[in-house]
Amino acid sequence: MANKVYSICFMCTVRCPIEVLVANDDVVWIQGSRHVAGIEGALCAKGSAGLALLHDHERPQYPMIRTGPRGAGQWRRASWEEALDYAADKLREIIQEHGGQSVVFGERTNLNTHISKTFMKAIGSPNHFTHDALCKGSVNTAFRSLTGHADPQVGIDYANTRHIVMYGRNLFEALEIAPINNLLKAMEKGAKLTYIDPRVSVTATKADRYWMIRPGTDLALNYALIHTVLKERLYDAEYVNRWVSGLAELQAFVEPYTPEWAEKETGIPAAEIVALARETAEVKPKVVFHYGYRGAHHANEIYLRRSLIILNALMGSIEAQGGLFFKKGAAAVGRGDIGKYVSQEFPKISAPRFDGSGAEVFPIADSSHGNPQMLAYAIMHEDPYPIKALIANRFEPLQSIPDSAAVRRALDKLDLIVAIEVNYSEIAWYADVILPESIYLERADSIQMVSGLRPSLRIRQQAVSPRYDTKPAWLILKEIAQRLDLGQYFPYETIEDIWNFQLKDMGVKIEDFDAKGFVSLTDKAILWDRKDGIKFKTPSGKIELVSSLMENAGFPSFPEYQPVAVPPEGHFRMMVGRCAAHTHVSTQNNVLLSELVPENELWINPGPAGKLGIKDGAYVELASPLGTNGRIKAKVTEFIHPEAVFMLHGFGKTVPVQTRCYQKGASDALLQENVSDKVGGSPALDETLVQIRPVK
Ligand SMILES: Nc1nc2c(c(=O)[nH]1)N[C@H]1C(S)=C(S)[C@@H](COP(=O)(O)OP(=O)(O)OC[C@H]3O[C@@H](n4cnc5c(=O)[nH]c(N)nc54)[C@H](O)[C@@H]3O)O[C@H]1N2
Ligand SMILES: Nc1nc2c(c(=O)[nH]1)N[C@H]1C(S)=C(S)[C@@H](COP(=O)(O)OP(=O)(O)OC[C@H]3O[C@@H](n4cnc5c(=O)[nH]c(N)nc54)[C@H](O)[C@@H]3O)O[C@H]1N2
Ligand code: SF4
Ligand SMILES: [Mo]
Repeated sequence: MANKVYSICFMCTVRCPIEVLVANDDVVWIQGSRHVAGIEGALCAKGSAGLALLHDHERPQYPMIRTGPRGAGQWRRASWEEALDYAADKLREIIQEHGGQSVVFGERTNLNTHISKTFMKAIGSPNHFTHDALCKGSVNTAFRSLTGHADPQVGIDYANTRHIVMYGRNLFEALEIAPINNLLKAMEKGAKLTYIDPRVSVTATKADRYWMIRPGTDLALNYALIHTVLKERLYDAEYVNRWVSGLAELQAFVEPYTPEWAEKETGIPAAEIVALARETAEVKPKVVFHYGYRGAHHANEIYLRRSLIILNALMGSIEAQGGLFFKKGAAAVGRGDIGKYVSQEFPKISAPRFDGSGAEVFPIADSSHGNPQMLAYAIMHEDPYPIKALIANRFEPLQSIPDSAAVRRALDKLDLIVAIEVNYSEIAWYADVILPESIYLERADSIQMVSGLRPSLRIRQQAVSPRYDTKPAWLILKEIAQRLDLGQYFPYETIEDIWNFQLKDMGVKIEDFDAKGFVSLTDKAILWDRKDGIKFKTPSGKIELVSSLMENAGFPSFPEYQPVAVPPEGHFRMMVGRCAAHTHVSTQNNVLLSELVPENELWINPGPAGKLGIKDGAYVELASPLGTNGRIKAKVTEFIHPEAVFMLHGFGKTVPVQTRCYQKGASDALLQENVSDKVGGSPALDETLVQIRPVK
């Protein structure tokens, strides 16, 4: 008889609740939780392929210590004692000689981030960073500049919306299951989807209206939409009068940005722009201008993301049913907060961050996440001080930071690279010691606080015992800390100790998760009162169109629009993105997923392809200002704007023991220049121009 274990998927970061059927200590089936609205049993292809990851012999199976040059693939098997001693001894030496700040720790935000941050505070380093800036850092800053809340505190009420407008938010491929199901249900009831992208993605094929915009010009479109909304008084006047400041300044600013002006810049007919403004206004406030998930496209990203949030503000859709809402946590239902080890008292850290986050380089970026795109610079220039060690936990600096050749060169200078990994990633292969983590089906993690309209708690429980000699990261970090005489900050032995600590002020017990794998903290959706109760966290308590956060840092709220130049003949803007079958850089070697999408292809329009003599299905070579990097199969298609090419992120891998994806496709990170939106904080991942030539 199979046993059912409630857990949380981790084949990507969306964290769908799952039911895992287990027999004889093996997983026989995984499906989405049937108890959670929007999920109702569903799982995506990647979630199903968790089984293949579990049984994969091409993943690290025991701790390993490097014996040859970095990246040469010469290793010896080590016991956990030996590997942890190795990491701890090196860290101790480095900290003694250079101070705690010379250690940096990068991770994709995860359920145990409070423990990783505890580790860094304990060793006296301010340098914990997450993937956030590389993903949606500019969206984060845009939200803070207007509402005082960061983007993780904001959600979208897909189920009740009447019109959603998405700008390259390719939801049906770069997917999240519950939002997709909720949106599809809303569309069955008549909700409209407008989709804007220089490329016909799967989401475009589901839309009621699709615009193939000129790449990089969405901001011009939005200024024209705002112009129309204000000129025709299409906005929600009652909401705007109560909650929005700076309307007169906005009106004066958008005056010259007419739909006719935007038509020339974007390629979208003026009459259609006006029609969209009117159509969305008809269903306000149940309208969403999607602010984007990956907000790392262009160097003026902050202004695009602000313009999207401003459109929502004008429609009165911030804190509205069918619009955007602020996520409510435990406090909103009168409960104590979830316990975090990082809230303990630590010795004071006086060193500044290594990456200029929240300081001189990125004055208003979110320094609780940092700016990883500064890693190579900081190491090479020892600015502001020498960096000697990197701990990479569930983060891949060699594929996820632009100009990855520069990152690799910089990493060479380090005295220690530790990889806590489940795959032979590029960074694991380049590390000095690999500490293999048990995969999500083999381990339990900290409880998840799911803030939202109806806050709840979810749990990742261990489904089966580890297939190999691996451990969970929360234990690995504690065991390194103990060796550094810092064990007092990790007052737990088992996952139950962690759970009990997390739950102690919440009035919830571990047994409460038994029935469904989650604990609902309320069954009523909590929306604040639109007349008087919306808690904006700006100094004025309003949505600040003229942002005090930005203006105080010397950044204008409304700088003049800079036209986007047409790329010179033979050059293309390189756009990158995701597909439904892969997670970023993690799954390309998965037995099942590598069969679905084995390599990436370069989408190119037939017009320019013909001029360059590029044939569909033939291989081409790519060059950016960083050099000639990579070979990729051409996909010649009308479905992309002639100024751009497109490729999937995550390919072009160089680790030979990942036999299924070794050297398949090209790496976007090798071609992308490291250019950032200095205001918002994100690197501009779609800004680089590339040249293409057929491979002889
Ligand atoms: N060039 C380029 N860079 C990008 C992007 C891009 O499109 N192009 N996209 C950006 C975006 S939106 C994001 S969110 C980031 C994502 O950047 P990353 O977080 O670096 O990417 P992921 O693929 O999510 O995971 C990183 C590593 O985690 C490992 N891993 C997976 N599961 C586990 C686990 O359970 N435990 C441990 N210890 N490790 C695990 C994987 O093997 C992988 O090597 O990249 C950003 N950077
Ligand atoms: N299957 C799968 N789903 C995922 C993930 C995953 O790795 N795999 N990752 C998750 C994460 S961390 C993130 S951040 C999200 C990302 O979610 P999205 O941001 O929706 O995903 P991307 O694939 O990066 O899509 C970028 C799209 O922007 C378009 N684009 C490029 N330039 C422009 C432009 O100038 N204007 C407009 N309007 N569009 C442009 C590209 O053609 C592409 O279709 O996906 C999440 N969901
Ligand atoms: S979207 Fe797919 S891979 Fe991501 S958590 Fe959900 S089921 Fe897992
Ligand atoms: Mo992301």
